[in-house]
Amino acid sequence: MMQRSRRRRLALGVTVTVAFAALLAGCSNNNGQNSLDPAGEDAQKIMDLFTPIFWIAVVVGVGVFAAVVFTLIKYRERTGDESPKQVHGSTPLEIGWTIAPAVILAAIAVPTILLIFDIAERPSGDDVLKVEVTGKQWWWQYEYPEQAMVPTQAVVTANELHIPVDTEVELALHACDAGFSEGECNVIHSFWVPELAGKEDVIPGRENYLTISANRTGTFLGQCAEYCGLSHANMRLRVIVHEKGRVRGLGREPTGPRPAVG
Ligand SMILES: [Cu+2]
Repeated sequence: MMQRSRRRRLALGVTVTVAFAALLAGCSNNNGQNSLDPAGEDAQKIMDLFTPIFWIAVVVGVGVFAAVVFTLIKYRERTGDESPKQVHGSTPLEIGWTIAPAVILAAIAVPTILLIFDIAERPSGDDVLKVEVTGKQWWWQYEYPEQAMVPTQAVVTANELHIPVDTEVELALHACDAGFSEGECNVIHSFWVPELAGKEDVIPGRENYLTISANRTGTFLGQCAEYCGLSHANMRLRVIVHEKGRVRGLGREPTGPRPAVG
């Protein structure tokens, strides 16, 4: 008998330790893709919405668990108890737990919807950098049409998006498989650099827009966030944020005549 309870306690201890280890592993923030460490305007707005919603969820969660634990302890069966009186519902309670969640959800929905419209707005102005992004299997192509030194040849990079600091960058997102011609692309990707902006799907036959910006220089990592085939996990992305003026033609007015071509 003694042995059995010791074994039970040991099993409980192991379970709790493993559960805590798994929980703590989720707190790792060294993968360079931490949406809780925003470095861009829209990422900051998303964080500012997330924080109060997180604390509302914490209050609701703790309240529910506390009520369950309180009820389990206070109303547990004791020897000699008779069966409790059987009841069928309580109108005030039912009205209460219908209205309270509705109010909480409405309070969360209003700022969420406002933010969705806010960050979906396309930026305007001369200093907005425009980049054409094409999601392929399994890499990202970035094209800078306005930075072309030769009018018909845009600057093109693969997997590395170079942008100037403190500048709004509008990404026009397309999807295409390298093996297909334009219009025949058939794989959906999703563009996500958690520290700079929200997530935007990259859909064949559509042009979606995403505004990103960075308030500090450095390298920011991202990942295709929509399963797109066997090498989906390798479809990473990297945004390199430079001081203004360090990238020729990016984030500043051209200072001299373009070099002659030919
Ligand atoms: Cu992909």
